[in-house]
Amino acid sequence: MQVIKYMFQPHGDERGQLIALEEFNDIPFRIKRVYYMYDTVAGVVRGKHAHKSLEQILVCIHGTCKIRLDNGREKKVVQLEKPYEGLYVANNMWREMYDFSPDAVLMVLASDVYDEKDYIRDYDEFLKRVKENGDNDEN
Ligand code: T46
Repeated sequence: MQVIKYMFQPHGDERGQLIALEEFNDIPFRIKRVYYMYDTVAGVVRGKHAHKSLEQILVCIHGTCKIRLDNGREKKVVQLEKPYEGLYVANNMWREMYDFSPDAVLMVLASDVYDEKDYIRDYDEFLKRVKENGDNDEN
């Protein structure tokens, strides 16, 4: 499984750092939604679903957290710990976010608006779907 982690370019100067994210330049899709999570309770595992078509980039803009990616055949864990790192999460990818530091702010750039119908929340259904879609090494 290919893990795509973007390293965004900080525009630093003597005042500090600034990161700008532009659709199609820094982010490989049109950004239709931004959301973020914070004050995540210790020990909590968020996510536990896949998306049928949504693509996202996850950026832990403060603190740290871990993301488990699972394409139905392979699992990989990625730690996000820098505000200039962005993890690409494709569609048909099971994701779990956990081990949030108390100060963690996880921001997500999404390719579409919120749509509950795009979620696959049942793991067996997810496995069936990726099996039916065949081997796809891009995910
Ligand atoms: C994902 C991971 C990385 C909205 O009303 N609008 C939104 O855009 C979102 C994302 C959520 N919500 C509501 C729906 C729930 O009542 O906020 C509540 C918490 O959402 P959810 O339980 O889906 O959050 P996570 O952290 O499990 O998953 C989220 C995204 O939903 C999901 O697409 O990939 O972050």
